Amino acid sequence: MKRNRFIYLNFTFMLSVLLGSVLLAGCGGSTTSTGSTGASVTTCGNPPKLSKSTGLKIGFSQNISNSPWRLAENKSMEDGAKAAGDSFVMTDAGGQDAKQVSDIQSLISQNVNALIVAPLTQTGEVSAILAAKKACIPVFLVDRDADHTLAKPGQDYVTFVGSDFVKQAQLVADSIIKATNGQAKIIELEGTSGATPAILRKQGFDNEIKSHPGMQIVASQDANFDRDTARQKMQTLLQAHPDVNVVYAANDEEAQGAIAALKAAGKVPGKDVLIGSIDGETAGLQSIIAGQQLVSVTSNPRLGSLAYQAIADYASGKTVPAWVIMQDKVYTKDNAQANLVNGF
Ligand code: GZL
Repeated sequence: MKRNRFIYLNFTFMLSVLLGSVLLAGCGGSTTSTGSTGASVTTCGNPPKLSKSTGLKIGFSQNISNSPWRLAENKSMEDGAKAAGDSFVMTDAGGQDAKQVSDIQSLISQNVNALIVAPLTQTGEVSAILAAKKACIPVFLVDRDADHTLAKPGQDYVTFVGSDFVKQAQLVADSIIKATNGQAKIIELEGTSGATPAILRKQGFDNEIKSHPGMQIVASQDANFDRDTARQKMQTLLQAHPDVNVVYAANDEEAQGAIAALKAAGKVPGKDVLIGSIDGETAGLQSIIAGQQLVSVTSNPRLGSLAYQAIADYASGKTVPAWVIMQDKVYTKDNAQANLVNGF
């Protein structure tokens, strides 16, 4: 009896090992080893190859949909899928890293062929990006990048499709330096902490200002790329710095909040205080036309065509660069009216 029992247990054990390896290999996600950077290396490519090139099921993970910029991005991603003949499923994380991680896991379990991810922050979504790689689903980051010490383009995900955030902020700084002859007291309203555009725009603006001794940043606070947060922060900062004559906002939504706070404090935006920001949204263009805002450097949210071109190139075996750069423009009183048609 004992001998038979042993043979039975042995058989069951072997069957479970076989079943487990088949399941793992089935998704192609079997990890063979850890590469030099510590990133997992899979048998389906690093990054994973696309299993087909047409009729893809695209999963788009959006971090939040609370502004004209976000809504324009969402439409661009959906339109791009339609133009490519792909099916499209989208999730929205409501501004929470943990929710976006579970959203991406859900898209992985729906067996999408490719994932487009707009990560809320540079680190918050890395675990899910690496999980998609393990599941043999190629990831294309749009709009915001990941921390390259944690996940590498061309290895853990295919590419980052987005603007040059450092350059955007440098261009705003240059406009402000010119308009103030290099003499200004500046309030800086930063973007969502931990997000690539917030980190790099601060770097670009602050470094450009540093090279002009007459330009002083008197206060800098995170306003989360949000209009009402910026309005509240600006109200408080104005009490502490009544002599401010420039506001640099990390996006046009924040600039709109700052304009509301300035008006509530009896100041004339564009006259008492110059305002520079980024995005090129319709409200920013209208403020420039009304003489209330000096400049808006675009951060084009219509990333769909570049993203789907990268997917098509990747599927056809072409080399996709680690960064697909969205080219941006500078809106001022000279071209704002003509560019209202490009607003959002
Ligand atoms: C930029 C994008 C930024 C926009 C903001 O790619 O991540 O986030 O500039 C948005 O308007 O909130």
